[in-house]
Amino acid sequence: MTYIKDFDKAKIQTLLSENQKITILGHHNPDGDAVSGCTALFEVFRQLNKDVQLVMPSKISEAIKNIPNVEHIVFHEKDKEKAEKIFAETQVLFCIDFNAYKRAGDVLSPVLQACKAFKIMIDHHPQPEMCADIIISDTSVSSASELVYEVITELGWTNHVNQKVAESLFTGIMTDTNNFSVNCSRARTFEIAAHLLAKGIDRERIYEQVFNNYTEGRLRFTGYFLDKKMIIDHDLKISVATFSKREQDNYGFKHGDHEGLVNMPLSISGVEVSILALEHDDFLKLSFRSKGAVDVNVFARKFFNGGGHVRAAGGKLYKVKPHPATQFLIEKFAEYIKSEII
Ligand SMILES: [Mn+2]
Repeated sequence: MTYIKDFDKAKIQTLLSENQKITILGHHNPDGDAVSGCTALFEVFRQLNKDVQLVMPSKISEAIKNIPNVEHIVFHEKDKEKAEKIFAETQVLFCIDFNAYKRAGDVLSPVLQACKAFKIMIDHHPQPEMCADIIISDTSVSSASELVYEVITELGWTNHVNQKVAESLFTGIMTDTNNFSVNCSRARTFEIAAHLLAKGIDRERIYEQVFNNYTEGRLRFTGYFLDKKMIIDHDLKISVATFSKREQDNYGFKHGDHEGLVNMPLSISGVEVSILALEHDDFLKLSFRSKGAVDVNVFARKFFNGGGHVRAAGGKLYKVKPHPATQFLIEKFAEYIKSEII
Protein backbone atom coordinates (compact mmCIF):
# COMPACT_ATOMS: atom_id res chain seq x y z
CA MET A 1 0.00 0.00 0.00
CA THR A 2 1.58 3.24 -1.10
CA TYR A 3 0.17 6.66 -0.40
CA ILE A 4 3.37 8.65 -0.38
CA LYS A 5 2.82 10.73 -3.50
CA ASP A 6 -0.92 11.07 -2.97
CA PHE A 7 -1.32 12.30 0.57
CA ASP A 8 -3.08 15.58 1.15
CA LYS A 9 -0.10 17.93 1.38
CA ALA A 10 -2.24 21.07 1.19
CA LYS A 11 -4.32 19.87 4.15
CA ILE A 12 -1.21 19.31 6.28
CA GLN A 13 0.23 22.68 5.25
CA THR A 14 -3.04 24.41 6.17
CA LEU A 15 -3.28 22.66 9.54
CA LEU A 16 0.27 23.62 10.40
CA SER A 17 -0.01 27.20 9.18
CA GLU A 18 -2.90 27.67 11.59
CA ASN A 19 -0.30 27.30 14.32
CA GLN A 20 -1.92 24.42 16.05
CA LYS A 21 -0.70 22.36 18.95
CA ILE A 22 1.14 19.39 17.49
CA THR A 23 2.03 16.09 19.16
CA ILE A 24 4.24 13.33 17.81
CA LEU A 25 3.75 9.79 19.13
CA GLY A 26 5.68 6.55 18.68
CA HIS A 27 4.63 3.00 19.60
CA HIS A 28 4.89 1.03 22.84
CA ASN A 29 8.42 -0.23 23.58
CA PRO A 30 9.70 2.25 21.00
CA ASP A 31 12.59 1.01 18.90
CA GLY A 32 15.26 3.01 17.08
CA ASP A 33 12.98 3.63 14.11
CA ALA A 34 10.01 4.92 16.11
CA VAL A 35 12.16 7.20 18.26
CA SER A 36 14.15 8.48 15.28
CA GLY A 37 11.14 9.18 13.08
CA CYS A 38 9.49 11.10 15.94
CA THR A 39 12.55 13.08 17.03
CA ALA A 40 13.38 14.04 13.43
CA LEU A 41 9.90 15.38 12.81
CA PHE A 42 10.01 17.13 16.18
CA GLU A 43 13.25 18.88 15.17
CA VAL A 44 11.76 20.04 11.88
CA PHE A 45 8.70 21.47 13.66
CA ARG A 46 10.90 23.22 16.19
CA GLN A 47 12.77 24.87 13.35
CA LEU A 48 9.42 25.91 11.91
CA ASN A 49 8.62 27.49 15.32
CA LYS A 50 5.70 25.18 15.96
CA ASP A 51 4.17 24.31 19.32
CA VAL A 52 5.22 20.66 19.33
CA GLN A 53 5.38 17.86 21.93
CA LEU A 54 6.97 14.45 21.80
CA VAL A 55 5.32 11.48 23.57
CA MET A 56 6.26 7.79 23.90
CA PRO A 57 4.05 5.22 25.64
CA SER A 58 6.99 3.55 27.41
CA LYS A 59 10.71 3.85 28.02
CA ILE A 60 13.47 3.44 25.45
CA SER A 61 16.54 1.20 25.63
CA GLU A 62 20.08 2.38 26.44
CA ALA A 63 21.24 1.79 22.86
CA ILE A 64 19.07 4.57 21.47
CA LYS A 65 19.24 7.10 24.26
CA ASN A 66 21.73 9.27 22.32
CA ILE A 67 19.35 10.08 19.48
CA PRO A 68 19.00 13.89 19.28
CA ASN A 69 15.98 15.37 21.13
CA VAL A 70 15.35 12.25 23.24
CA GLU A 71 15.56 14.55 26.26
CA HIS A 72 12.29 16.19 25.16
CA ILE A 73 10.24 12.97 25.24
CA VAL A 74 7.33 12.78 27.69
CA PHE A 75 6.90 9.14 28.69
CA HIS A 76 3.29 8.23 29.33
CA GLU A 77 4.07 5.32 31.69
CA LYS A 78 6.22 7.63 33.85
CA ASP A 79 4.39 10.94 33.52
CA LYS A 80 0.79 9.91 32.90
CA GLU A 81 -0.85 13.18 33.89
CA LYS A 82 1.43 15.35 31.77
CA ALA A 83 1.14 13.07 28.73
CA GLU A 84 -2.65 12.87 28.96
CA LYS A 85 -2.90 16.65 29.27
CA ILE A 86 -0.93 16.87 26.03
CA PHE A 87 -3.36 14.45 24.36
CA ALA A 88 -6.34 16.43 25.63
CA GLU A 89 -4.97 19.69 24.22
CA THR A 90 -3.32 18.60 21.01
CA GLN A 91 -4.96 19.48 17.71
CA VAL A 92 -2.73 17.57 15.32
CA LEU A 93 -1.34 14.18 16.22
CA PHE A 94 1.35 12.43 14.21
CA CYS A 95 1.55 8.65 14.79
CA ILE A 96 4.89 7.25 13.68
CA ASP A 97 5.90 3.62 12.99
CA PHE A 98 2.60 1.98 13.98
CA ASN A 99 -0.82 1.50 12.46
CA ALA A 100 -3.05 -0.04 15.15
CA TYR A 101 -4.31 1.45 18.43
CA LYS A 102 -3.08 -1.59 20.35
CA ARG A 103 0.51 -0.77 19.38
CA ALA A 104 0.32 2.25 21.67
CA GLY A 105 0.14 -0.28 24.53
CA ASP A 106 -2.72 -1.37 26.76
CA VAL A 107 -2.69 1.77 28.88
CA LEU A 108 -2.32 4.46 26.22
CA SER A 109 -4.42 2.79 23.52
CA PRO A 110 -7.84 3.99 24.87
CA VAL A 111 -6.43 7.52 25.34
CA LEU A 112 -5.30 7.50 21.73
CA GLN A 113 -8.69 6.26 20.53
CA ALA A 114 -10.48 8.97 22.48
CA CYS A 115 -8.10 11.72 21.33
CA LYS A 116 -10.03 14.20 19.18
CA ALA A 117 -6.99 15.58 17.36
CA PHE A 118 -6.56 15.41 13.59
CA LYS A 119 -4.49 12.25 13.20
CA ILE A 120 -1.76 11.73 10.62
CA MET A 121 -0.18 8.27 10.41
CA ILE A 122 3.28 7.77 8.92
CA ASP A 123 4.03 4.07 8.88
CA HIS A 124 5.47 1.14 6.94
CA HIS A 125 3.61 -1.87 8.40
CA PRO A 126 1.03 -3.77 6.33
CA GLN A 127 -2.74 -3.59 6.87
CA PRO A 128 -3.39 -0.30 8.71
CA GLU A 129 -6.13 -0.76 11.31
CA MET A 130 -6.15 2.61 13.02
CA CYS A 131 -8.56 5.40 12.11
CA ALA A 132 -6.34 8.28 11.05
CA ASP A 133 -7.48 11.30 9.05
CA ILE A 134 -4.47 11.06 6.78
CA ILE A 135 -2.73 7.74 6.25
CA ILE A 136 0.75 7.85 4.81
CA SER A 137 1.60 4.19 4.59
CA ASP A 138 4.21 2.52 2.43
CA THR A 139 5.38 -1.03 3.06
CA SER A 140 8.16 -0.82 0.47
CA VAL A 141 10.33 1.58 2.46
CA SER A 142 12.97 0.33 4.88
CA SER A 143 11.60 2.14 7.88
CA ALA A 144 9.20 4.76 9.15
CA SER A 145 12.22 7.05 9.36
CA GLU A 146 12.76 6.73 5.62
CA LEU A 147 9.10 7.60 5.08
CA VAL A 148 9.40 10.58 7.43
CA TYR A 149 12.24 11.79 5.22
CA GLU A 150 9.99 11.46 2.15
CA VAL A 151 7.20 13.36 3.88
CA ILE A 152 9.60 16.13 4.92
CA THR A 153 10.76 16.35 1.30
CA GLU A 154 7.23 16.27 -0.14
CA LEU A 155 6.20 19.10 2.19
CA GLY A 156 9.13 21.22 1.02
CA TRP A 157 11.09 21.15 4.26
CA THR A 158 14.29 19.56 2.93
CA ASN A 159 16.31 22.60 3.95
CA HIS A 160 15.32 21.85 7.56
CA VAL A 161 17.11 18.51 7.47
CA ASN A 162 19.94 19.63 9.72
CA GLN A 163 22.52 17.45 11.45
CA LYS A 164 20.10 16.51 14.24
CA VAL A 165 17.39 15.45 11.80
CA ALA A 166 19.97 13.56 9.74
CA GLU A 167 21.38 11.76 12.78
CA SER A 168 17.89 10.72 13.90
CA LEU A 169 16.72 9.48 10.52
CA PHE A 170 19.98 7.67 9.79
CA THR A 171 19.73 5.87 13.16
CA GLY A 172 16.16 4.85 12.34
CA ILE A 173 17.07 3.43 8.94
CA MET A 174 20.18 1.76 10.38
CA THR A 175 18.30 0.04 13.19
CA ASP A 176 15.27 -1.11 11.18
CA THR A 177 17.53 -2.59 8.47
CA ASN A 178 19.90 -4.18 11.00
CA ASN A 179 22.73 -2.01 9.73
CA PHE A 180 21.62 -2.13 6.09
CA SER A 181 21.31 -5.92 5.85
CA VAL A 182 17.52 -6.43 5.56
CA ASN A 183 14.57 -4.52 4.06
CA CYS A 184 16.77 -2.18 2.07
CA SER A 185 16.93 -3.44 -1.50
CA ARG A 186 15.72 -0.19 -3.02
CA ALA A 187 18.24 2.30 -4.39
CA ARG A 188 16.14 5.10 -2.88
CA THR A 189 16.97 3.98 0.67
CA PHE A 190 20.67 4.46 -0.08
CA GLU A 191 20.07 7.79 -1.82
CA ILE A 192 18.38 9.01 1.35
CA ALA A 193 21.16 7.53 3.51
CA ALA A 194 23.73 9.33 1.32
CA HIS A 195 21.90 12.62 1.71
CA LEU A 196 21.79 12.17 5.47
CA LEU A 197 25.51 11.29 5.61
CA ALA A 198 26.28 14.45 3.65
CA LYS A 199 24.88 16.44 6.59
CA GLY A 200 28.08 15.63 8.46
CA ILE A 201 26.88 12.89 10.80
CA ASP A 202 29.32 10.45 12.39
CA ARG A 203 28.14 7.07 11.07
CA GLU A 204 30.70 5.05 13.01
CA ARG A 205 29.82 6.70 16.32
CA ILE A 206 26.13 6.01 15.70
CA TYR A 207 26.93 2.38 14.89
CA GLU A 208 29.02 2.01 18.06
CA GLN A 209 26.28 3.48 20.21
CA VAL A 210 23.52 1.37 18.75
CA PHE A 211 25.15 -1.99 18.09
CA ASN A 212 28.10 -2.14 20.52
CA ASN A 213 26.49 -0.79 23.62
CA TYR A 214 24.95 -3.81 25.31
CA THR A 215 25.55 -5.22 28.77
CA GLU A 216 28.00 -8.04 29.51
CA GLY A 217 25.00 -10.08 30.66
CA ARG A 218 23.42 -9.80 27.24
CA LEU A 219 26.40 -11.39 25.52
CA ARG A 220 26.63 -14.18 28.14
CA PHE A 221 22.88 -14.69 27.76
CA THR A 222 23.44 -14.99 24.00
CA GLY A 223 25.91 -17.82 24.64
CA TYR A 224 23.35 -19.62 26.83
CA PHE A 225 20.63 -19.05 24.23
CA LEU A 226 22.64 -20.46 21.32
CA ASP A 227 24.26 -23.34 23.19
CA LYS A 228 21.49 -24.55 25.49
CA LYS A 229 18.12 -23.11 24.53
CA MET A 230 17.81 -22.89 20.76
CA ILE A 231 15.61 -25.79 19.60
CA ILE A 232 15.76 -26.47 15.88
CA ASP A 233 13.13 -28.44 13.98
CA HIS A 234 14.82 -29.22 10.69
CA ASP A 235 11.64 -30.48 9.02
CA LEU A 236 9.78 -27.27 9.77
CA LYS A 237 12.96 -25.20 9.21
CA ILE A 238 12.31 -23.36 12.43
CA SER A 239 14.25 -22.32 15.53
CA VAL A 240 12.40 -21.72 18.82
CA ALA A 241 13.75 -20.55 22.17
CA THR A 242 11.77 -19.66 25.29
CA PHE A 243 13.07 -18.08 28.47
CA SER A 244 11.56 -17.76 31.92
CA LYS A 245 11.81 -14.52 33.83
CA ARG A 246 14.30 -16.18 36.18
CA GLU A 247 16.64 -17.10 33.34
CA GLN A 248 16.59 -13.48 32.15
CA ASP A 249 17.18 -12.21 35.70
CA ASN A 250 20.12 -14.59 36.14
CA TYR A 251 21.95 -12.68 33.40
CA GLY A 252 20.87 -9.25 34.60
CA PHE A 253 18.79 -8.93 31.45
CA LYS A 254 17.81 -5.30 30.94
CA HIS A 255 15.18 -3.55 28.87
CA GLY A 256 16.25 -3.70 25.22
CA ASP A 257 18.78 -6.51 25.73
CA HIS A 258 16.72 -8.89 23.59
CA GLU A 259 17.18 -6.66 20.51
CA GLY A 260 18.69 -8.63 17.65
CA LEU A 261 18.86 -12.02 19.39
CA VAL A 262 15.96 -13.47 17.44
CA ASN A 263 17.82 -12.84 14.16
CA MET A 264 20.77 -15.07 15.08
CA PRO A 265 19.30 -18.52 14.29
CA LEU A 266 18.55 -17.29 10.77
CA SER A 267 22.28 -17.40 10.03
CA ILE A 268 21.99 -21.21 10.05
CA SER A 269 21.56 -22.72 6.61
CA GLY A 270 18.11 -24.30 6.35
CA VAL A 271 16.53 -22.34 9.21
CA GLU A 272 13.86 -20.14 7.65
CA VAL A 273 12.01 -18.87 10.72
CA SER A 274 13.15 -17.94 14.21
CA ILE A 275 10.94 -17.47 17.27
CA LEU A 276 12.05 -16.02 20.59
CA ALA A 277 9.73 -16.09 23.62
CA LEU A 278 10.55 -14.12 26.75
CA GLU A 279 8.46 -14.43 29.89
CA HIS A 280 7.06 -11.18 31.26
CA ASP A 281 4.80 -10.86 34.32
CA ASP A 282 1.68 -12.47 32.91
CA PHE A 283 2.49 -13.36 29.31
CA LEU A 284 5.24 -14.45 26.96
CA LYS A 285 6.52 -11.75 24.62
CA LEU A 286 7.06 -13.31 21.21
CA SER A 287 9.38 -12.18 18.41
CA PHE A 288 9.26 -13.72 14.96
CA ARG A 289 11.74 -13.45 12.09
CA SER A 290 11.69 -15.04 8.65
CA LYS A 291 14.29 -15.05 5.91
CA GLY A 292 12.28 -17.00 3.37
CA ALA A 293 8.77 -17.12 2.04
CA VAL A 294 6.99 -17.61 5.37
CA ASP A 295 4.87 -14.58 6.31
CA VAL A 296 5.33 -14.16 10.06
CA ASN A 297 3.04 -11.12 10.11
CA VAL A 298 0.08 -13.36 9.25
CA PHE A 299 1.29 -16.03 11.72
CA ALA A 300 1.51 -13.45 14.52
CA ARG A 301 -1.90 -11.98 13.67
CA LYS A 302 -3.61 -15.36 13.38
CA PHE A 303 -2.44 -16.94 16.62
CA PHE A 304 -0.83 -14.37 18.88
CA ASN A 305 -2.79 -11.11 18.70
CA GLY A 306 0.22 -9.49 17.11
CA GLY A 307 1.59 -8.48 13.74
CA GLY A 308 4.34 -6.50 12.07
CA HIS A 309 6.05 -7.13 8.78
CA VAL A 310 6.26 -10.17 6.47
CA ARG A 311 9.72 -10.98 7.81
CA ALA A 312 9.62 -9.44 11.29
CA ALA A 313 6.70 -9.51 13.68
CA GLY A 314 5.75 -9.77 17.33
CA GLY A 315 2.95 -11.08 19.48
CA LYS A 316 1.91 -12.23 22.93
CA LEU A 317 1.11 -15.61 24.41
CA TYR A 318 -1.00 -15.79 27.55
CA LYS A 319 -1.59 -18.65 29.97
CA VAL A 320 1.24 -20.83 28.70
CA LYS A 321 4.34 -21.28 30.84
CA PRO A 322 7.80 -20.97 29.20
CA HIS A 323 8.60 -24.68 29.29
CA PRO A 324 5.55 -26.05 27.43
CA ALA A 325 5.54 -22.94 25.25
CA THR A 326 8.38 -24.24 23.07
CA GLN A 327 6.37 -27.28 22.00
CA PHE A 328 3.19 -25.19 21.73
CA LEU A 329 4.90 -22.72 19.38
CA ILE A 330 6.28 -25.50 17.20
CA GLU A 331 2.81 -27.08 16.96
CA LYS A 332 1.15 -23.77 16.08
CA PHE A 333 3.78 -23.14 13.44
CA ALA A 334 3.22 -26.59 11.92
CA GLU A 335 -0.53 -25.88 11.89
CA TYR A 336 0.06 -22.52 10.23
CA ILE A 337 2.36 -23.90 7.53
CA LYS A 338 -0.19 -26.63 6.77
CA SER A 339 -3.05 -24.13 6.50
CA GLU A 340 -1.01 -21.86 4.23
CA ILE A 341 -0.13 -24.71 1.87
CA ILE A 342 -3.76 -25.83 1.63
MN1 LIG B 1 9.85 0.58 11.87
